[in-house]
Amino acid sequence: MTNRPAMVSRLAVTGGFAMSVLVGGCGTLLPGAPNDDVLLEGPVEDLSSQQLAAFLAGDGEFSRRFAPADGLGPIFVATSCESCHVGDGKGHPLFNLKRFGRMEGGVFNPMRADGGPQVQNRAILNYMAEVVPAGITGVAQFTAPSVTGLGFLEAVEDAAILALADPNDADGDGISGRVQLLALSDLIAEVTRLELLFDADEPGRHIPIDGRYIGRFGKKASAVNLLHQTVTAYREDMGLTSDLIPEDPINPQVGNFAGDGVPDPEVPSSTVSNVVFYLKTLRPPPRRDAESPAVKSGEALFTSLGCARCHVPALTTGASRIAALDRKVFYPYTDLLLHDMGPELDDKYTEGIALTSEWRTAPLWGIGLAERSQGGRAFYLHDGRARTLREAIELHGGEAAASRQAFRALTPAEQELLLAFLRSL
Ligand code: HEC
Ligand code: HEC
Ligand SMILES: [Ca+2]
Ligand SMILES: [Ca+2]
Ligand SMILES: [Ca+2]
Repeated sequence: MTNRPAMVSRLAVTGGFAMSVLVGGCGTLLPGAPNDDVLLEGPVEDLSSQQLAAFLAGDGEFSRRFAPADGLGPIFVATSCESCHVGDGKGHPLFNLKRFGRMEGGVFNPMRADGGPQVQNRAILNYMAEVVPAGITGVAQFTAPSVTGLGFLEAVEDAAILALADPNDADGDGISGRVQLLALSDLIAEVTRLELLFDADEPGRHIPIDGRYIGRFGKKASAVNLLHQTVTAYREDMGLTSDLIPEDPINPQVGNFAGDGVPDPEVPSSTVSNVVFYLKTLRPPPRRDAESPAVKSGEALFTSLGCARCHVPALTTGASRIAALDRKVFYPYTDLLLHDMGPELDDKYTEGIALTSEWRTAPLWGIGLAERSQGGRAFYLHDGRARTLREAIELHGGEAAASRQAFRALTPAEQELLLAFLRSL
């Protein structure tokens, strides 16, 4: 955010003094509203000065724009993390990622030989960008989610996620919820090993289940941790190689298997670890108006309509060597599980063991701030197809159909209370 008009925010640093740090503002400041930098910026509390330095270095790298000489491409989607994750908040659908594949006898083929699953729609000079090929049966678009508070989600123990799952709907409430299980790959072996080295002695995470690992990041929960997500983003979204993924993405559609000529890895592991540390310690947005009577009534409706069965309000972290993440209760409004959302949200595209109609429950913290980072108007759901919160609820089918029905049965005044609660998150 360092290349934007800067505002000065004060970060409390352990040791009792305050240090001025330049951070970017995003969006317009409304009179009387809290500054944006207070809402979507800043680290969790109690970082050591060394940790704060890693946070700031990661912040700088998150906003860094790459050029072809830095290793961008040969094919890519955008030139910086922040060009999609604007101000660390939700991105605009103009910059959606596009992924495709083909269903073959009930098995989804991500069509790697045709450049799948992700389309890199831009390329460096003298190199051809990818297009969606012929013969696909499914294509989905993905709007960049906000990246705040993710360290808390990462620090939840596997057992806590498994305890929320009800794959066969044993309790008969119409809501199942399945964990995403990802087959072991060399990359998953490496990102889980490195994360376990980094963290507390007994973090209770990355415990294999029949040789597969719980996915928790991404809209289909296809990344096991923030390191996995970060090196994949560098490579798939920006064409940047790292120690963990040292090969450039290439475009098989035009038979060009050459890289960009820039020596690999293009991003050193020190940069990757700073960006991961930044993501771990970027704090969640604080609530606004949480105590107002309208918001309180809306919160009660959120529970009685069954929204909270998937958008689970409170989770608890396991052990973490980052003090602020160590065994803490936090409020993300997700269960990190996959739910069948019905034909309404079925793009016939999928990842891992998810059905094409299954999506990970979107965390709702920060949802009331969406328009600030999305250019003045909000876009909800995985591809931004819903323009209002009401429309987002109306597109909840499948396991969430009963909840939608209950919302429709509310009086208009009650519906407004529910929406006021969502806007306070
Ligand atoms: C071209 C746009 C784009 C770029 C560039 C990009 N991202 Fe993303 N990011 C997305 C989208 C879209 C998703 C959702 C992907 C999915 O669901 O699989 C995502 C997901 C994530 C997530 C998971 C969030 C969650 O709630 O599960 C993290 C973390 C993340 N990105 C970090 C990064 C980092 C770090 C970089 C730079 C190295 C980066 N992204 C670059 C678009 C982008
Ligand atoms: C069966 C589980 C389930 C229930 C019940 C449920 N949701 Fe959701 N919700 C989801 C999933 C999964 C998504 C992500 C869908 C997508 O991205 O396409 C989501 C997305 C959303 C979004 C959009 C988030 C974003 O980042 O764009 C909102 C708002 C929302 N839900 C509100 C509600 C409300 C309000 C209720 C109760 C009336 C509710 N949900 C009930 C699972 C559920
Ligand atoms: Ca490259
Ligand atoms: Ca591709
Ligand atoms: Ca290269």
